[in-house]
Amino acid sequence: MFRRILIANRGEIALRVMRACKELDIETVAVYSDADRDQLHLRLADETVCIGPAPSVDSYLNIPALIAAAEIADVEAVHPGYGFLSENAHFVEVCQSCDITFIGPSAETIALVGDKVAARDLAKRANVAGVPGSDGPVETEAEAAEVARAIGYPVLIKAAAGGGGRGMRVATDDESLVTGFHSARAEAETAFKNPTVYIEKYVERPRHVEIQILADKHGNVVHLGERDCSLQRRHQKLLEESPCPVLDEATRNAMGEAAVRLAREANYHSAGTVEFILDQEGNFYFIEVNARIQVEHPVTEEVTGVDLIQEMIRVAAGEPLRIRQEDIQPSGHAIEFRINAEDPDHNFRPSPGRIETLIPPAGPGVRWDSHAYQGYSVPPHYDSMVAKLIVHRATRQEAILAARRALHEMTIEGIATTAPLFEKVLQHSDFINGEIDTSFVERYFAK
Ligand code: MV4
Repeated sequence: MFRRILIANRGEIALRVMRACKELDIETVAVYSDADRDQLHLRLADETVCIGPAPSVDSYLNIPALIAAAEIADVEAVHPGYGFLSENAHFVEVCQSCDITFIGPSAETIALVGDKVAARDLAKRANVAGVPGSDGPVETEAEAAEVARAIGYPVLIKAAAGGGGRGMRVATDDESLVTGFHSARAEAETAFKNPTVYIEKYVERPRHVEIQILADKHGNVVHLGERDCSLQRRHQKLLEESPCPVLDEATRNAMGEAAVRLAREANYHSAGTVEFILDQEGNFYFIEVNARIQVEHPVTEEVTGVDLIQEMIRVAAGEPLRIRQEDIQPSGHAIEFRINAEDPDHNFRPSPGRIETLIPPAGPGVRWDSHAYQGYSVPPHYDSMVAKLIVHRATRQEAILAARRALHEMTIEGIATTAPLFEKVLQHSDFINGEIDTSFVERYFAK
């Protein structure tokens, strides 16, 4: 096992990784930008290193600064958390060349699944259904028209280097196909320096269901069930739950097995997520792989009892997986709420600033993953998440009651947060009945 790890992140995930390291008796090195001198996890670290000024490009994305910190602090491994350098194949290669273990998948796997056209092909080889669409990239207007004719409108034009919803265009006829094709390419070129696009049948009002996987470096792969992440706004997830309220056992098993086949085909090791969309008829289609630990991992931890961060660290150190598929027996229902410093009454505008009062919720079935404390100032430079509230109860109905109770107990003063939105969501009959899709928030709570 590692003696010492550098945590290349900030906020709640840096604290979460720190907690896993402490329980594994691993020393920690925390890094911080000039804007983050008051981060909670710094107080718990064995060593702290400033890696640069506030802007992410100068600090948390600054590979030379991170590598210098890792060398000076003499760590054996780096945990990237999520975001920042977590899916940067080049960073993984640099770590490798410096003899530092990157706690995540290999550079090759990250590069492979980061190319969505290659990932579609990978799914096909693994006998996992993708959304009907183009065979590889679409290079010309004529080729786009040919694919659209074959699958029928509406279609979705997607960037090969995209993900998370950037560079996508819906086309409903030949005319919008031509304009969409060119604008998607232009946006992809600007955003990713890669204009390559591909086309899929557009699945209307899908649910977003993803499978958590865990794989070691010896060929063992397990899945830990699904998370339903349909409740989102503009591709930002707001609430995630497990199990998915509408999935039957046969579909759940088929999805889990598909994710494992795909992970094997990708030579995947570490924790990862295989994303699917579920159409109104209950058919599921692969859309992408997230080659990192995700924000919503605690939902899976609560229902499976597996500490995903600890397992990630163990498999990175070369240990074989300690759990087999039959050991994973999910129990109860978990829901996560992302408490962001955003004002839901004013189009979710950012609300950084000082937290004057903070009373976190607690009690039975309540987990609070947060780096926030009373007097902490949310800096304007990074993402706006200040806490994750996770409830875990025997049934979905009881989890909803616990969540209402916990949100009622919680007090955050000084900044606006997404908490009032969740109080409304938890009273909405569609949510209570589990009838949500990716347009729920825009439909009912657009301001
Ligand atoms: C889709 C889709 C409908 N049809 N693909 C959005 C981000 C990226 N991960 C894939 N996304 C979608 N792909 C086809 N063929 C709808 C979405 C989508 C979506 C997916 C997951 C979660 C939220 C979403 C919100 C809008 C659209």
